[in-house]
Amino acid sequence: MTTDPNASDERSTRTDEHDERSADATPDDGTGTPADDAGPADDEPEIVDGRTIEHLLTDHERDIASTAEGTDATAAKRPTLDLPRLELGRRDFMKAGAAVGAMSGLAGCTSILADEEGDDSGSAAASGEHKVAPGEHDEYYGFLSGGHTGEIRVVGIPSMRELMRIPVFQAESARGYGHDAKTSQMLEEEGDGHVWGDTHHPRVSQTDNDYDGRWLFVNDKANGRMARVDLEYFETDAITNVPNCQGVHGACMQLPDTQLVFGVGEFRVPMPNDGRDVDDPDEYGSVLTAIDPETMDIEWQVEVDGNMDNGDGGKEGRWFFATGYNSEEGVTESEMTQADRDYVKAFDIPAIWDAVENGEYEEISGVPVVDGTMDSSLNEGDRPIVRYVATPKSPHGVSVTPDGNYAIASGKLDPSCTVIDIEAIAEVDDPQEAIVGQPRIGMGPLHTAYDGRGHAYTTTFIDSEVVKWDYEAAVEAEAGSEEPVVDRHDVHYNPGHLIAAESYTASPQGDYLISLNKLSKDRFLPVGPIHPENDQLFHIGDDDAGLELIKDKPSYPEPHDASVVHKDKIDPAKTWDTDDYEIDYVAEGEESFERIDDSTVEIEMWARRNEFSFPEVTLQEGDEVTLRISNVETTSDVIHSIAIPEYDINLALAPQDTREVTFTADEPGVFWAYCAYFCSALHLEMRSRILVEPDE
Ligand code: CUK
Ligand code: CUA
Repeated sequence: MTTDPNASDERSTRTDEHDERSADATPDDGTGTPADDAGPADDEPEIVDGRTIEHLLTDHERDIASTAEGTDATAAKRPTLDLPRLELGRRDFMKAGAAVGAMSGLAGCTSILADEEGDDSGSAAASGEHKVAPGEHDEYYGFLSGGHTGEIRVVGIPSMRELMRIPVFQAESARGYGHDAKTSQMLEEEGDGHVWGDTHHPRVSQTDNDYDGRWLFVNDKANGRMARVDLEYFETDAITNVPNCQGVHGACMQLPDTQLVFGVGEFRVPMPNDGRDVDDPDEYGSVLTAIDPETMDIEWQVEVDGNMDNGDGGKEGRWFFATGYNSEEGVTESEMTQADRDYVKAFDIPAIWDAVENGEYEEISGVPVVDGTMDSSLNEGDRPIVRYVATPKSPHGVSVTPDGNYAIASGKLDPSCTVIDIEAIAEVDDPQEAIVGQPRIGMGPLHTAYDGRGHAYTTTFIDSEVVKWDYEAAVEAEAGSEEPVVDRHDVHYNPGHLIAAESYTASPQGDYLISLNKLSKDRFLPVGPIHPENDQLFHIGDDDAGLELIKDKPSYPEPHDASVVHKDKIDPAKTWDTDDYEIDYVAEGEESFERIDDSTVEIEMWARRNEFSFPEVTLQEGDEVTLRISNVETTSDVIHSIAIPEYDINLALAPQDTREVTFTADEPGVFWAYCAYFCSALHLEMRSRILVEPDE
């Protein structure tokens, strides 16, 4: 902990510097950006104190991390609020970054700053108003991505109780996912043999811009896939492997009716990535992928310049927005961060469909790829398929306001958010003219959510805050103004996404918000060097009371985004409907053991409390065995499984479910199959003896 007695002097010095710089900033950044955006001069040094700005950024994050102690620590950064309005541009970013770094030296001085904002732990909110008593149900389902666990977590809100996990890109034994024929085949065929994934953006399907409770879609950033989760059974039912890209990062939909699911390509790679152009980065490309939600087939891709990152769909079905970084198309960090501007790309979906239907595409890896790069002929004329809106460098999150009027991109390496007028996109000659607001939010703005009352809530990764602001006020205000900010609250610590209840629909509920914080540091009992993350729940329903912190929830690494859906919009099944799967149910009395030939056996069996239909099964060494098994229970929540450890099998069986698996009985011996779900008083006795007789 360091206390710098000169810190406040430093602050006033820096403030003066900002005043000077704002006055003489040269409005020429070489990207055709309007002068009132006041980018820095071309000759502006890219190195400060011998370091690139990204290194400075890293240092500040570390400073904040190492000095933060207790709940008030990040309040130490609040003096940056007192800085005068900053013009937007790299130079200002660097200076502002330096200010934050210096301020972090104050982090130990909680006595100076702690009173600025009360401790929430004694508030009415924390003392029970938002409690969900034992036996009571939550108001909302929260679907959180699991990051590089490859799964989805289902959390009740406001209790923050974890209700279920849905494996998506990884085999998982408790749910038998990746153990039965159907799910293991899906993982193998659509996974190129990969055994993990990296889920970031879970989005629930919508009809008429509201959740319809049918599906949840989620990306795989690791291996370039999109998955669909059936929200009747809370189970992954389809995965699509996306060619011509490495990672699928942003995942979102064409609205209002989920006509398409979009995967936003991130890492640039040769297309196809088959060994050509390996060391020729100019030939690498990045694609937006459109997927049919019903069939999960890929309809088309659009190649663009630069990397993409996150995405969101307009409410009216025409526009889709993706942020991006690396407009430089570099392959190293320093190459990727040279330019002062990157782009929000606005995809004109009907215009892309026209191009596809007119045959204006190249087929690559079996997919029609439309050229949406800046120089493409499809971007000439009065209906370009992709409009490139230059924003301050490396915008990260983008989300469309509930009224459908604006797409708001969060600056990441710039302290502003950029408000883009969606209607104007189609009308203006220069896409820059569609930028109608650029409020100063704080350091490291990453993602923005909405309450349906005209407020945007943006996370600031470096400042560790959730910042509440009025987006219409931001349209009225000058670029760089802090005036639209109406409230801010510390989070603990370094938030990525945040999500408000039903924020992605046209009518957010406006009561709860979760900040998904990447670091938890000192908030929980220590559990070794890998810390949990911290998902913090806020009540945002009372604009007078401001942001009320209700609870901290430790979170296994690592949720990125979430969708929060009212409980009335999800209708989960209690038991399986046998019409909802393709294989045949095995009723009591229909069990069979059939030897097809010398080395092929088919077993159809059932499970119920406390037995399998066969107390024993005799096989010959080398038999290829196909086993189909139904749980014949009709009572909800009576779950069985059939675990055959020798063959690495554990099929979970919900009531009325049927699963199938094929294995080779390649070792002679006695192997007990057992039920792994504790189902009854005689659960331990629920077993079947598998005798594998040695080959003579
Ligand atoms: S990303 Cu992780 S914090 Cu993949 Cu939406 Cu921004
Ligand atoms: Cu069935 Cu335990």
